[in-house]
Amino acid sequence: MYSFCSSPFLRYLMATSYPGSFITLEGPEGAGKTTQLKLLSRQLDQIGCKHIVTRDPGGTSLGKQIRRILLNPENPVMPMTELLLYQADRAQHVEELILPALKSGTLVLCDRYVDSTRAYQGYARGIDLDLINTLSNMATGGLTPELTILFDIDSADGLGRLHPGGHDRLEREAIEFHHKVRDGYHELAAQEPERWVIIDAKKPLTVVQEDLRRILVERVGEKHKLAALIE
Ligand code: T5A
Repeated sequence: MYSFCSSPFLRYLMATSYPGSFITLEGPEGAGKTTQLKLLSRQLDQIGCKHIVTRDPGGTSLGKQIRRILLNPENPVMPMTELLLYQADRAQHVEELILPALKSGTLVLCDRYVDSTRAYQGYARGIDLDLINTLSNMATGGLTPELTILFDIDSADGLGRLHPGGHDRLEREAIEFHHKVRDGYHELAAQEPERWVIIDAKKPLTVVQEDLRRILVERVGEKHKLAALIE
């Protein structure tokens, strides 16, 4: 279960081998992922698409407790502790929720996943990316999304949409940290262009929603009968 496949093609084959589909949303703070997923989920309900919206960290009961520890600004969390807590949350999330959903033919939409760890703990915090990949593969058994949508926004603009000064521990990091996160995402997207699609998240809410729906219809529309999403 814990072997890691380094070939993007083989990872894609593995990702598409389930009856369901695994799609992740990524981006800097305040990019609008949560808002867009709520809108999309309502529409998916209306057209009868079997789906779940979940998030990383905090997609399970145990994960919610880990999320509170991770995001509490009062907690002095060391970088390696931070990395391991995100991976602990993810191990539970994949085993308890994501894999069973994929096996039952569900469209799984996940707000953040392994690429957040690469961007935040890797590119921004400076932890070795090979180590992150090894730990991520231990936590997920190598489960890779078949599509990752980057909600791209200038870090200052994204943070500007949130509460001044930021709510949680990560949002309160210096702006340089957040610039590294965004640059990291761009590097990740460039490394695997077949997996990543970039949305300009600065656009108005309705336009971003249209972009999101169009991408889903293009990539998994046939499998999940999503054509009505853009009619
Ligand atoms: N993290 C996470 C790691 O460091 N490592 C990891 O491995 C993982 C998985 C998670 C934190 O943990 C870090 C990343 C994060 O710092 P979170 O609360 O889940 O914490 O963080 P976010 O996913 O960043 O949640 P945010 O709420 O900050 O961002 P969203 O969900 O992208 O943005 P959203 O939808 O809440 O929108 C923010 C505001 O913008 C408005 C919304 O109404 C809202 O007020 N908005 C728009 N305004 C104008 N135009 C648009 N197009 C808009 N879209 C939304």
